[in-house]
Amino acid sequence: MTQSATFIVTGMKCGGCEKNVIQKLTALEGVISAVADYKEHYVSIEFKPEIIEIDDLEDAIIAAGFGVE
Ligand SMILES: [Cu+2]
Repeated sequence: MTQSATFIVTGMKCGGCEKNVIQKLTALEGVISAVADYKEHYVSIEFKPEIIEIDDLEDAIIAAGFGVE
């Protein structure tokens, strides 16, 4: 079973920021895919909720240096 979550993310200023956050998220066990759009200020993640929780995803975005609203 997979679930998706979309976060409003602040602090992404370019394609490099998008790549950085996608790389950090997809490195986590349980994350299937991640999409980021700095212009629209969002990150969408597809994940397996039995392996990783939404709070962990949010923590990873913050650890990458961005903000979650
Ligand atoms: Cu950037």
